[in-house]
Amino acid sequence: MKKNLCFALTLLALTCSLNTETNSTANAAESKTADQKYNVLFIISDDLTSTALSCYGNKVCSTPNIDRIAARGTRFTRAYCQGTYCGPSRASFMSGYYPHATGVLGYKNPRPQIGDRATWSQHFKNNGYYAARVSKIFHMGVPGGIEDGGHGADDEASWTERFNSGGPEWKAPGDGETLENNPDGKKPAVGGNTFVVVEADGDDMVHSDGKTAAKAVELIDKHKDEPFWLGVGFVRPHVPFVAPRSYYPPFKPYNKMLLPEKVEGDWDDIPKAGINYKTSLNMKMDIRRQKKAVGGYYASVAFMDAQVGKVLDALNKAGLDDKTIVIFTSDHGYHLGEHDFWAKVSLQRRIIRRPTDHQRARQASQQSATP
Ligand SMILES: [Ca+2]
Repeated sequence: MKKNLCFALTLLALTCSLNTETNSTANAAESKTADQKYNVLFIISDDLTSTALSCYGNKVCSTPNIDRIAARGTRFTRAYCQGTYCGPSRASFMSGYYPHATGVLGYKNPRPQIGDRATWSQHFKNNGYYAARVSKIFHMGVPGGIEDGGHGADDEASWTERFNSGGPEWKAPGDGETLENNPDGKKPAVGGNTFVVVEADGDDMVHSDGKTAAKAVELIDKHKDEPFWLGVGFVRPHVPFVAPRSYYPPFKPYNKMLLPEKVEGDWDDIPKAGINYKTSLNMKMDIRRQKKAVGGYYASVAFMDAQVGKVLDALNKAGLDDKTIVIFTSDHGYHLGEHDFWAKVSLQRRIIRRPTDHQRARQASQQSATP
């Protein structure tokens, strides 16, 4: 499989590879696998730029668990999303249709537009698979929807079962600071879809992603003897940047975080429409706050990566490594200060490109021997 296939083609290729296995009668070894139905473990992080992952070259933010998938499978370097924020991207990859076809340019599910056409997981469900999601696969509001613990813009027909993982988000006890629009530092750590860093008290299970990992571990063990399509949706590193304290030390003191180079007149050749909706300027973030935003984002990534590790360990413990196609991705990329832009939505490469690792079960052991 060529490494520069876009994500939509990745999904197509996965489907094809299953069909290929089913049809293959070329030799005895192939026929042995012909009847095998591979599980699909689809893990998605929210608002994750590939540049924050060590398997994509980050030297500060270590992501050993996502790196495990990359090392054993295919690491895509040109995987692009179909929408640069949650709703459109997720409705697109779950339905297989572009946002202009699903009609989802905001935060709803694609069902009204796609009619009775099966979504990705629904197709597996219709073919005898147990199909489940844990937390955010279709759109959910973060942090509000996670605080509520509801289904968000989910599509019920896509699942055999579905589980939500409520969490305190920015209300988690700990040391919090609002970085955005707080130049005099007088605002408390307040939530909403805004740049807040919380070094939280307690362990992983305080938070939505800790609960999501625990539920995924439980489901893998419970359904290990039947084919499954399991979607595991982590909400970090989406703002607010909240993680247990134990994930912060590598990024402190925050003033050691490096920012992208500041270029004088950087916006002079960017059309007004290309200036992102969040900038250092309109967020009123000085250099200290910008560096803390990067450190808080990295701590959230490290926390999310640790949850990925729990799910991968459960797969291994259940003896399913060789029977499962593992996919790790995000809904889109993220700005961390490039051109003094922050967050998502822009059409720059850092936003439309997203990390995608795909580990195909049968090839895993062969590929692990190759650096
Ligand atoms: Ca997102």
